[in-house]
Amino acid sequence: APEPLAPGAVVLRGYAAGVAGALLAAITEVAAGAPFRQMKTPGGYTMSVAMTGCGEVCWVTDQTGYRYQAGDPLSGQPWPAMPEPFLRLAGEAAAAAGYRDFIPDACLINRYCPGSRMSLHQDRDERDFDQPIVSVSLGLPATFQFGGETRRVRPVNVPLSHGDVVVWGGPARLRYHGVLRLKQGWHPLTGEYRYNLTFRRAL
Ligand code: MD3
Ligand code: FE
Repeated sequence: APEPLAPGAVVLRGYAAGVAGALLAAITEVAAGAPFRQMKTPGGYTMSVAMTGCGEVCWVTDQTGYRYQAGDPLSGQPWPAMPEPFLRLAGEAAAAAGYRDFIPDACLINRYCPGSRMSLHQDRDERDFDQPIVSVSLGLPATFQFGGETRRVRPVNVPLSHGDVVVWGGPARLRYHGVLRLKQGWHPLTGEYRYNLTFRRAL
């Protein structure tokens, strides 16, 4: 049952658990064409999270800034196409949360190892903030931080486990968020990793 987390944010606990094997196989396929890499931020830091992606465009960062890019900067080639199981899950989850006809053109795949974290930020590199973001957690559990529309608002901790899907839209779309340092552990499907898929309409 959809569980409201905040206005505009809906958690679907375990929603993707049944298709996790298919999603992980698709991640392996995407990563064969566009390997995971730790990108650099404009501030000069190397992200602890390794990333790749698929779709028409993917979010990238380097010394010059954040943007959506049509080709993989490592290869100069287009990103791998969005696998069918990705498209289907994202559309179905968005619909279950009340967003009809969500067709993502970008999927960022985040890979966390023990010690990886993502500091508090907003997702605002997309063109249309009326489009929701669908996120899927796979593998090791993590603690997600959900803040407010400014950095002043103290974030609340939300545990996210294997198969959990969250749809972020409406008034939740521009809220600050992050992920606490991943604890070490072992998951039967992903080993020492946590994967997070974020589906977006970027263009
Ligand atoms: C809340 N990823 O890639 S997903 C990101 O678990 C990102 O890897 C995290 O934040 C991760 O940008 C969190 C959950 C998420 C994604 C987008 C949001 C939460 C959001 C946009 C607005 C509000
Ligand atoms: Fe984000």
